[in-house]
Amino acid sequence: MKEFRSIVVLTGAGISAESGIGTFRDLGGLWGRHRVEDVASPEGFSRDPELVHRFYNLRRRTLLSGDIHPNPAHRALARLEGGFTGDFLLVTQNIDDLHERAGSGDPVHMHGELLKARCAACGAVRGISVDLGNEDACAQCGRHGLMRPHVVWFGEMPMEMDRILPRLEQCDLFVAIGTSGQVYPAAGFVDVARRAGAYTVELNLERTGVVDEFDESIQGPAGETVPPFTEGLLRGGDAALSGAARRPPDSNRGRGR
Ligand code: BJW
Repeated sequence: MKEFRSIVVLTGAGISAESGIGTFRDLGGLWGRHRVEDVASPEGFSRDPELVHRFYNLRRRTLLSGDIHPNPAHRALARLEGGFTGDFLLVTQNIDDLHERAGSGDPVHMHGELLKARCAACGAVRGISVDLGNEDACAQCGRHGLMRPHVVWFGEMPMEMDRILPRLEQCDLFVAIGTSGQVYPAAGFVDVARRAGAYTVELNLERTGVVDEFDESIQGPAGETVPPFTEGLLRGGDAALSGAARRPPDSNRGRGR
């Protein structure tokens, strides 16, 4: 039986969908209602900061409304982190704080955090639970009109890549949950992990367009698929996986991906 020593989990919008936070690219998703270039690019922010602030203020209010809670998938990952004796890294593309609320210790928020703001002038970051506006001043440098959501827009460098890449390069299990695999560099993580010899698993509501990149794919709502998957990992290394994972690493390759 294969015992995993180093796990990297990547989560996307789908893990928070059952908590009531909309995804981006599904039917009815955020990008169907907002132009990406208007609300999620540095150019859009320069053109119309009020619009961008409205977009993120609304999402922040929803996150803090009291109606949004972690779901069983978030909690299962926190249990895995607590119970797994090897190396474990949780990377999320999500800007919500549901992993933390579920008990995950130190998830990497590679696309930033909705509950933080950053000064575009001096780079100071502060926590924020209220609306952000054009008139706001930076508590650090005092400049007005340059506070922005602490998130990563298209064309910007994702955060903490120096923490993520070394772990991907030495993991033996990579798991992607609730992400469409369309946005880079996160979409390329599976390839980095595969080249490191890791077994790769996708958990998603449906087979994604990138399913062939993975050794194994598990379909269903994250709240139903993630808990048995992580409990299986905690029970005995590969108890969560299909028979394929129990073959020696080399024979996992070339299975028509
Ligand atoms: C469920 C479910 C349930 C539903 N249970 N599952 C051409 C080629 C390659 C790259 C580029 C290119 N042109 C431009 C680029 C680069 C660009 C990019 O990738 N563009 C592509 C669109 C082509 N990337 C960037 O610009 C990034 N920066 C960058 O590359 O810097 C340079 C660099 C170079 C070298 C190394 C490193 C860096 C920055 C990307 C920033 C993305 N920002 C956003 C907004 C963040 C703030 C905010 O939230 O507003 O991040 S966009 C948005 O997409 C958000 C998400 O994190 C991200 C990913 O979305 P995700 O999570 O996958 O959501 P969906 O909606 O797409 O999918 C949901 C999935 O859940 C679906 O599959 C459902 O089936 C599933 N699901 N319910 C389980 N209940």
